[in-house]
Amino acid sequence: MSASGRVVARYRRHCLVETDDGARIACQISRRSLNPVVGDEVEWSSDSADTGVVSAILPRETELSRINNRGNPEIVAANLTQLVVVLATKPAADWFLLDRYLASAELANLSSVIVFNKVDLAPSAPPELDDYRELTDATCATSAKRKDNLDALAAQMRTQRSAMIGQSGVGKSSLINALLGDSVQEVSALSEKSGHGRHTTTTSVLYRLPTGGELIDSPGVRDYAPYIENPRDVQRGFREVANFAANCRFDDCAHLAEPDCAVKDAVAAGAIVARRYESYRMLLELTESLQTGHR
Ligand SMILES: Nc1nc2c(ncn2[C@@H]2O[C@H](COP(=O)(O)OP(=O)(O)O)[C@@H](O)[C@H]2O)c(=O)[nH]1
Ligand SMILES: [Mg+2]
Ligand SMILES: [Zn+2]
Repeated sequence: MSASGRVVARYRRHCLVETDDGARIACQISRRSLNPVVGDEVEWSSDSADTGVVSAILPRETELSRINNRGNPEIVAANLTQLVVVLATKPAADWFLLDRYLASAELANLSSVIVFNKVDLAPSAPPELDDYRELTDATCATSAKRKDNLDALAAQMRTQRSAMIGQSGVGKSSLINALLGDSVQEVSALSEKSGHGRHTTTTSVLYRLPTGGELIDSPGVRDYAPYIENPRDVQRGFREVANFAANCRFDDCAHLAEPDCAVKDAVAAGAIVARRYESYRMLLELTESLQTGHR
C-alpha cells in the first residue's frame, strides 16, 4: 500500500519523507532515474517497520534549476514559493548576480525578497537598492550579528517556502541559524537517526521556521548559478523589460538593435534603469553562449 508524503531531506541515495501525520521515514529511492529533491511530494510505501521506498514524484508546482559543476542543468529544489536573495557591503554587492537571481525567481514563478545584511558595518544601504522597490516583493536590511530586523525578515517568510541564495560570505548561514534557533539541532538529530550522520555535507534539508514558513537549505541552492534554457525567456526575467516589450514594433524584438524598440526608448527616457538593461543584455548573451555550448 502506498501513501503520500514530502521529502524533507535528501542524501546521496536516500531521503527522509515526512508523512501527512508528521512522522519522518528514511526511504530508499526505487530506481536510479527517479530523483526526488527536497520539497517534492512523493508516493512511498513501507518496506519494513521503520523504513520505506519512494516510488513516484507527484507533479511539481515550481522547480528551481541550476547549472551544476559539470555544466548540466539540475533541479535543486521543488515547490518553493520564494527566493530570499542576500546581499551585503562585504563582500560588495554584485548587482548583475542579483539581477540573475531575480530573473530566475520571475521565470520560476517565485516571489522574491532582497535582504541587505551586515547593516552593522554599513550605516546606509547602497543607492542601487532603490532601483528594486518595484521589482521585488520586499526588501529588508538586517544584521545577523546584532540580530537587527530579523523579525521583519521572518515576517516575509511566514507564509512561504523559501530558499536563501547569495554570494558566499554575505551571511546566509548566520541568518538561517538566527532564524531557526534550536530547530537546527533537531534536524541534525534526525539525520543521525536515519543512519546517515550529521556530517553528510551534501544534504539538502527543509526546515520549519519557528515563526511560520519553511526554508529549504541546500548546497546546490547556496552556490546556485541560475539556469535559463531558452534565450527568448530572458526578457521575462526582467519585469520592467517585459512590461515595455509589448509596445515594440516586432513581436520577437530582442531589444538590442531593432528599430522602434519600446524597451530601448524606455532606457533612453530613464523609465528603465540603464544598469538593469545592461544586466538584461549580459544575461541574454550568457544564455546564448551556454546554449551553443550544449549543442
Ligand atoms: N558584521 C557582520 N558580520 C556578519 C553578519 N552576518 C554574518 N557575518 C559574518 O560574515 C561571515 C560569513 O557569514 P556566513 O553566514 O558564513 O555567510 P554565507 O557564506 O553566506 O553562509 C562570517 O564571518 C559571519 O560571522 C552581520 O550581520 N554582520
Ligand atoms: Mg554558508
Ligand atoms: Zn524591443
